[in-house]
Amino acid sequence: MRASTQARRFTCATAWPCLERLLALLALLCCCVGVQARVYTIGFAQSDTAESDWRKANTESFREAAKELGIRLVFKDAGGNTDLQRRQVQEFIAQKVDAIVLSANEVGGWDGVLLQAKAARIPVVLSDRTLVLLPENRDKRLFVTWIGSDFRYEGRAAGAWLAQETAGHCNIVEIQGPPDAAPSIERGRGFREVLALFPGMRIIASRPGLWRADQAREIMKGYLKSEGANICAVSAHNDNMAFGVVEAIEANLQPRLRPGKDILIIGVDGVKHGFELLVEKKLNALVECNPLLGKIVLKVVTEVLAGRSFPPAIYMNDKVFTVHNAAAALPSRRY
Ligand code: GYE
Repeated sequence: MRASTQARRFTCATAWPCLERLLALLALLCCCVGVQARVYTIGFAQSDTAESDWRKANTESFREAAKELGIRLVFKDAGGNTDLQRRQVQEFIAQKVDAIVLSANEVGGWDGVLLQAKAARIPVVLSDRTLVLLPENRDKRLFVTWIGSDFRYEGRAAGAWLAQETAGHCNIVEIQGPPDAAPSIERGRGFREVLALFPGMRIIASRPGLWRADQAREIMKGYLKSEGANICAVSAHNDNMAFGVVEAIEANLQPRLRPGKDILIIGVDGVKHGFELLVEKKLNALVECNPLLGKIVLKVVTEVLAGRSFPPAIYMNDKVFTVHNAAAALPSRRY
């Protein structure tokens, strides 16, 4: 997925201004000659809107952008079921939509469906979630481009923050996302790449919490019983699971421990409630992962349909927030 050289890393900062101008010019031209701009029908295959605050904001950003851009968005939600999601994409192909946006629930098993879309000449743009294609299909451009955050960077950023905060000595509990989802795979990988540099930092327990607070809370209750005060920090693969960890620690009677003080907690996403818990010092750090992809993805899709080409990856710019900069940022958080 990654572009061959850093220099070719294509970011929204470079794309945006020229896209804006080009579209404004096109719209103006159409108005002058009285031609109705073509209304595109775009199929959006979402993984599971109910899985997290992040996903809810992501789905909403597509609905809003489609309205703003005059796009007919055909929205299908797989509810976390990848087989269903593949069938939903096949329905888009049968429907002859103009283009497909895919936020894949899991990384694998997409070759067949994407080959069908290519045969039907329907361009596919990946939103947020990367895929792993079979080696023989990797050079076939089965998707036009992927737009999202660098999950491996997010894992590394979480590891680097924790290494600095603990001077490289920490027993860590990891609450992962679903094992076959791109963010879990890459965040876990990036996190371990940094830990490998610090012999004093080790993961003493790790389990998937499927993005949800309630599951993470139950998992953390178990680890508090088995590991208790031996736990130095928790790395949660998203904010909602970090919220469940806070609840479990606050509810734990023996030993009494304070979230954010006795046990450090790091999340990924940067949703509003995460900032509120940073301000309360119940969370210690959040690696941002911007869910507001609707507008850039749909604009890129309309440009693709207008014949423009794009590099294989377009990265969002994300930051790390801590108890030191959360209060200042909270008022401007849009999700
Ligand atoms: O971190 C999690 C969501 O794919 C980046 O999926 C997204 C992840 C996000 O449900 O909260």
